[in-house]
Amino acid sequence: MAKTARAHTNIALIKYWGKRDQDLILPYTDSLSLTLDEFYTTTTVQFDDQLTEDRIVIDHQDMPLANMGKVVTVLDRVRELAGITTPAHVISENHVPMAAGLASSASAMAALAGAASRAAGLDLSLTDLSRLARRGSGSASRSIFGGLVQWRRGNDDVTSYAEPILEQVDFGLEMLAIMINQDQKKVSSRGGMQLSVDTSPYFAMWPNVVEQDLTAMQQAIAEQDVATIGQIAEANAMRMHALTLSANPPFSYFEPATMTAIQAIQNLREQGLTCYYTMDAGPNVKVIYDRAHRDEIIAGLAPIFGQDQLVVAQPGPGITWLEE
Ligand code: 2P0
Repeated sequence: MAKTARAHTNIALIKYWGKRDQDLILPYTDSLSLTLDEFYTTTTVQFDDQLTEDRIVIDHQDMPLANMGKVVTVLDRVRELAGITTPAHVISENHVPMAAGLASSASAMAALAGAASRAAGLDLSLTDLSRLARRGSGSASRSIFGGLVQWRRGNDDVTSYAEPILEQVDFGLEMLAIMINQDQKKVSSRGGMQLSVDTSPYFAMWPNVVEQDLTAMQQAIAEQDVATIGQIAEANAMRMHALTLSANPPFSYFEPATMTAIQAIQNLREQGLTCYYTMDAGPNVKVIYDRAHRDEIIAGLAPIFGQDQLVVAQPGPGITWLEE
């Protein structure tokens, strides 16, 4: 039977950058994210005896299987768990406000794990779904849950999964994405993080850095202190990006407009607004701020980037299944 699941993307406040085990996708560190309501993927899966191989359709386009390694990894794991060999028909749609590149593999692999497991007749716990989604993409382990979520790095496949630390985030924490460039990135996050692990002399420090940032972040969350959450997230993101600049060969996800955005946010902060920035494996900047300052922040950024490049996102929910 066909099953449909929806999962939302997430933005890490404490970043995941580096795997100890590339097959199982076991990270060197924990990470912590906010699931967002604005960006999500809806995926339908049906296992179909009539097919001779998997068929994967994303945003109405038939995809060559050779480029679908992450999807096939999750499907194969589901088939292994269910004891079947049947090919799957996967139909996936990314919902984003514009043709934005923000629909990451996080929402995609989480929705796929939810739809494929149910389509195969499995009734997995959310913890097991997080472990399954992780096999497709590390950050997807976090998109099973809503709100603030921590992926525990664990020691093996069984112990590496995410769990919610605060599902209802109602103390004013909000994000705004500044869309700078939606082109395919030159260095994938998978390739980029491995190059950092293999060649950055600073990578040895990264697990300690994350441990300290994580402890401080947990305390800031417990105190519902948006400014401190933003401060720690900003510093942690720049520490992650230092692992790209210090790799060999060095690389960076920054573009000129990325710096323009960072300076604009710093200027708004000097004017007394609570706003900080974070960035992932691409040039787009996400602003972390207190909802009370939203209008002033948008008013400050719109003359530089244009209103249509600014997308507000609230904390969002965990995985859901849609009835046929
Ligand atoms: C994160 N990123 O924590 C970090 C910060 C990007 C920068 O997780 O190789 O697509 O599939 O496990 O999860 C993006 O990497 O990588 C990511 P894989 P993934 O959100």
